[in-house]
Amino acid sequence: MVSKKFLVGIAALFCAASVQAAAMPLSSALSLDQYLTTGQSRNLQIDVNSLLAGKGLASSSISSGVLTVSGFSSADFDITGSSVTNVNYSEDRVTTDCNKGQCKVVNDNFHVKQFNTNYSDSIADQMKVTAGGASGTDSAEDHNAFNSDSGKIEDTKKKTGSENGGYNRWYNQFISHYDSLSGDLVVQLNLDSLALNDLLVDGILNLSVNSVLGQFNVTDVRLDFEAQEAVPPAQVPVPTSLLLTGLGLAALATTRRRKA
Ligand SMILES: [Ca+2]
Ligand SMILES: [Ca+2]
Repeated sequence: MVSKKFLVGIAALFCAASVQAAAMPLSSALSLDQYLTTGQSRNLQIDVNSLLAGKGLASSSISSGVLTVSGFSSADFDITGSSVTNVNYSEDRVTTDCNKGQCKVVNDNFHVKQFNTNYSDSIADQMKVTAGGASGTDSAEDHNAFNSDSGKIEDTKKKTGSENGGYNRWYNQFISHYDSLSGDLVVQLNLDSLALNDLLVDGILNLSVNSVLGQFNVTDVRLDFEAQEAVPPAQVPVPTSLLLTGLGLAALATTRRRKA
């Protein structure tokens, strides 16, 4: 008979490793559309409890986290100037009825009234994010400039009684100049001990987003974090020689006991 002690000893060799922890990366995100202007702030929360429950983990297993808040600043224009300019010019035009190769060139006069308007947003909108005792800011500093041009013919009259004398044309042209500081805003924060503790206690992280300057929409809040997952004892293979030695000793013991 192989003694019970030997079998227990050999079995113990299979389960030699102690319980270990492994970091599991997790991510939770919120999509929103919160509009903020200078001086306004919003308190927001990220709740990771259901995510953790799905993994069989508790909030106390969270070991670190990075918070990312994204926003977008659309241009907010003010009219900063306008002017009206009259521009007159004339253009030769080939008439379409070219009889027997004798094309006629007529001269048209243009009377253009240009309405110029300048639209400007010179504010680099600034978003501030606070979680625990840490905060970070970002500014919308993309410089965007473009013009738009549209027009409308107000009147057209023959200069003389005949079309061959050309036309007078009156034209209103609307020219807008746009210039802005706007664009994406992103603040990333490593959770400090205060923020981490807030999250560990109840699985809910509190944060606030504030407009230091200008207007923007807060669009996304994301929390990337790591939770420590308990790993069951590893199956440690017993070296064959050790196993054989064990079985050999067991056989020897049985033989001796029989002889005794
Ligand atoms: Ca702006
Ligand atoms: Ca909390």
